[in-house]
Order: sequence, then C-alpha cells, then structure tokens
Amino acid sequence: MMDFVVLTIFPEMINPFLNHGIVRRAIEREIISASSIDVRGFAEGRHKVTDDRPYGGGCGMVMKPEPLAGAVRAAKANAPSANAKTIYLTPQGRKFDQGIARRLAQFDGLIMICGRYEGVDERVLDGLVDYEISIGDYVLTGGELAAMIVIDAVARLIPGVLGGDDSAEKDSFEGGLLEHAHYTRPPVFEGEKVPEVLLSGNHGDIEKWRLETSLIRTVLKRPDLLKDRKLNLQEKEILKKWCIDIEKIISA
Ligand code: 6GU
Repeated sequence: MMDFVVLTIFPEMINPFLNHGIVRRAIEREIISASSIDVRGFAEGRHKVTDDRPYGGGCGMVMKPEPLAGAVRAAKANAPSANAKTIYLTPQGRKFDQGIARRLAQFDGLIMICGRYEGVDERVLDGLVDYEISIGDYVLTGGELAAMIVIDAVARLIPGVLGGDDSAEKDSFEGGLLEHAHYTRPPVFEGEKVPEVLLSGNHGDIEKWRLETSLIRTVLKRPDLLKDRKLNLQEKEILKKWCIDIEKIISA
C-alpha cells in the first residue's frame, strides 16, 4: 500500500487537501494512507525554532538541520515498508511530469520534505534524500503545494484509486497525446450540438473520432509532445486526411 508522509512546518496546509475528493476516498478505502508530520515537533527548546540565519551572511533564513533530520528519521521508522523513498521538494530538483509520477507510484511509501524560507541546511539533504523534485521553473514560498501536487498525481495512478479500471490509461499524456474532447447532457447547449457520432452508439466510430480529436488537439495545443512520439499508420492517415481537408478549404 502506498503511504504518503509530508514533513512540514505547516501541516494545516496539507490536512484539508487529504480530506477532499478522490484522495480522501482512497484513504477511506485504505488503498493509500497519507499523513503530515509537524517538523516543529522535532525542534528543541521552549520556542521550537526551526530556522536560523545563514552562515556567511545574506538575507533570509535557513531551515535548521536537526528538526528536519529528526522528522525524516521518525517518518522512516514509522514507514510500513523498506521500499519508501524520501523526496525533497525544491526548485532545483528534477522537473516533475507524468513519467516521474508513474515511477513514484511503484514505491510503497513517499516521505516528502517541504522546505520553507531560503532553503534547508545542505547537510540534512546529503544522507537522507533519495530524489529532489521540482514542479516547474518558478519559485514558491515552500514545498507544500508541490508535495500536494505530487501526491495528487501519484495517488490517482494507484490501481483502485480512480473509479473505472482504465480511467488513468486514457488520460492526457498517458498515450503521448492530449485526451479527446468530452461531452455530456444536454444534447444542445447554447445552440451548440454534441458531435453526432457520439450519439450514434457505434463504438468503432466513436473510438476513431476520439483518436482524431486527440491527435488534432495535440498538434494544435502541444506540438512538442509529438516530437517524442512515433505516429502509427492509422494516426498518420488521420492527420493526412486532416491536411487534405484544410487544403480543400484553402483552395475553395
Ligand atoms: Cl518543489 N519548491 C519550491 N519552493 N518552489 C518550487 C518548487 C518546489 N517547484 C517549483 N518551484
């Protein structure tokens, strides 16, 4: 079973997230477990200080090593599996994507360290961290939002977390393409009809239409995704036909 543990000085940011939607349902059904550990609880002294001024001077504060190291060791000691990995969330980490989410979903536990302030004392990171992950090239005030993003993306890949047996396989990115368009009732909304084929009941035609919209959207919105992906014969035919349709429009 996947066990997510978030180490943070703001556990109250994480807990409401764990209490909603699909993540909550997965915890209730005991498909995953998730908790936060308050790093302040591992700080010394009456004031439970978790940060200090940087050696060498400069602005901002640095997270002290002892409370974090204590929290990581406690999380590892509690981890139900030896196959748990420790992740430090940092803008300097490897950029998170669906492929990394898939790999992380293979572990039995993820212990996530959320930094705050200017960063974390380098010495905690050396021995205790397996992976450094960033959620994109911009800077946040702390790792908590990133940890929630990682939990959300990884949890939904774990078998049983999503309702249908294959809902995750059809998602955007999973086949190297963006997902097809979706429609639900009513059949006419503000004058716009649902595409005829979806009402036809012909599953072959529907699948073909979905592949078409999936490919065309990918070309229009995220052509970069097609650089890493070979097109099969059917996909090439779909795009060729689309080109011919456009040529007809141009020459009309
Ligand atoms: Cl993981 N942490 C922070 N503080 N900023 C970020 C980030 C993480 N990923 C992108 N920006």
